[in-house]
Amino acid sequence: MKRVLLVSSNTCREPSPVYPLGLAVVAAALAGSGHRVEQFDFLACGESEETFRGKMIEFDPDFVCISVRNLDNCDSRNPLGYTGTAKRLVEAVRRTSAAPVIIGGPGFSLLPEEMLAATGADYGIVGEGERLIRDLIRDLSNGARPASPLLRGERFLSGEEIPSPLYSGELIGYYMNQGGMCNLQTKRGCPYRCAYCSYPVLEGNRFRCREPGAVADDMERAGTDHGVSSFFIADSIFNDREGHYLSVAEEILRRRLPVRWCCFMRPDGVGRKEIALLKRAGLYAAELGTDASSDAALDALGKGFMFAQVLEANRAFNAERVPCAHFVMFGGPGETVETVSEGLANLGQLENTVVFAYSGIRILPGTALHARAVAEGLLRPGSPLLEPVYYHSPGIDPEEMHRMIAGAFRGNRRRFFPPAEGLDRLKVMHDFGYRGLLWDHLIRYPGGPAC
Ligand code: B12
Repeated sequence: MKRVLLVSSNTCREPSPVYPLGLAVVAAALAGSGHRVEQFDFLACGESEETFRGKMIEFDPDFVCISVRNLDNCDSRNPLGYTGTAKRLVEAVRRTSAAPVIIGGPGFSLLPEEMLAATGADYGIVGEGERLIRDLIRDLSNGARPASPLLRGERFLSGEEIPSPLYSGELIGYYMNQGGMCNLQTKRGCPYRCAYCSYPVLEGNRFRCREPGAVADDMERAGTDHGVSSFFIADSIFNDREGHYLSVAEEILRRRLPVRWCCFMRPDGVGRKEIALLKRAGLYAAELGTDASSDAALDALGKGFMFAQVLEANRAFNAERVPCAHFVMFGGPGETVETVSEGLANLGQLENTVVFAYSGIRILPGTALHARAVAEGLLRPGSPLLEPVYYHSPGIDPEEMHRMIAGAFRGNRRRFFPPAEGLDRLKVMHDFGYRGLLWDHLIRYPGGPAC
């Protein structure tokens, strides 16, 4: 049995602070192997290095494991970077202890070599952490050192192997007060091939589904142990074609769980019947990965659906009175003045919904967009990406594009560009005591509130 301190380095508050779910599942795996585990959250402690050092001295860990969720905010108009915090935390560990530092998390896993060098951690685990961290702690405890400081799993966990999160009561209190939501996964992986997206890189390109009963157990336990009834389902995409998401909803209904939740969905393949079932099971709003708004841009991003399907989905959500928001990125491959005009006109047809628009697309390794940027000579192969690099279509001047988007959105309180400006507006709602997604309160239905 070793003493393991798990540390969340995420200090991002956009769109709101999110519970460190990666830490909670890694904690579950380690506690399940008999280790004494404590979870520390740098954001929840007010970003105080002194409090962190105090924790290090009090707990005196054998291993310190740091989770890096975000590299940056992916917003080219108001860029914020987060990698410096992990470095500061590693330095703080070094000042108080000789414990090896192991680093992981999605932000880390996207750029592991660069992040390991930048933070000065001893070991890095790329991708899913549960199994590799147990093995590494076992090996290091037995005096064996891995051949490389970077460890990668040979296979992903199956759905049944994905552990239930070990939520910390203290952290739940903080995050329920801040964001008003707890989070969990019903599956991992993503089989879609969206050109810019890193989800398959992180989680693999097949859905690995948890038993609906295990998901419902997690919700039930979060309610019994921590009084939580509001969740964000943190799956890459909730509405899988095979319909696992519907089985999860049916299980929630069967158990009559008094929960409300929201999730990411694709706009295709979901109609009124499905939305009605999800709503009965607690769905109160959905964030749609619409990603682009002209057919040409959708095609260039490899989305596999057309804008007509987006319109259809939007109508279905409105008909069922479930608020939805569309997230779109302008300036991607092939974007021109004409496609932006068409996209903005299309967005104009989306009634009673919220749109968040981004300019340019953050280039991440392992994606088709990265390969395209290299092929187009916009990026050198092997160029560092820790400082965010954005893809901006050579076919349009970004400033002109910004003027077009801002002009089209002006005066519409349900359209957000740049996203940071919208977050400021949503913050006011937070200050008035609203919790959860917040944008859903901007949507009104004839004759009364949404749900
Ligand atoms: C759901 C989600 C959201 C939801 C979260 C809702 C909620 N309440 O939880 C919302 C929409 C709010 C959101 C917002 C943002 N997100 Co987000 N999000 C995701 C998503 C799809 C899943 C994250 C998750 O919870 N996974 C489940 C947990 C269990 O997995 P995990 O954290 O990866 O942990 C595993 C491993 O990484 C590892 N691990 C984790 N920690 C550790 C620690 C150690 C020591 C070890 C060894 C291993 C380890 O083991 C875990 C289990 O296997 C990921 C993409 C993806 N598929 O991973 C993006 C992702 C994490 N988000 C990202 C970003 C950028 C953001 C935003 C900054 C975007 C924005 N500008 O608004 C904000 C930041 C929010 C915040 N306050 O931190 C990026 C981060 C990378 C980057 N480019 O910087 C990702 C990777 C997507 C992407 N663009 O590539 N997000």
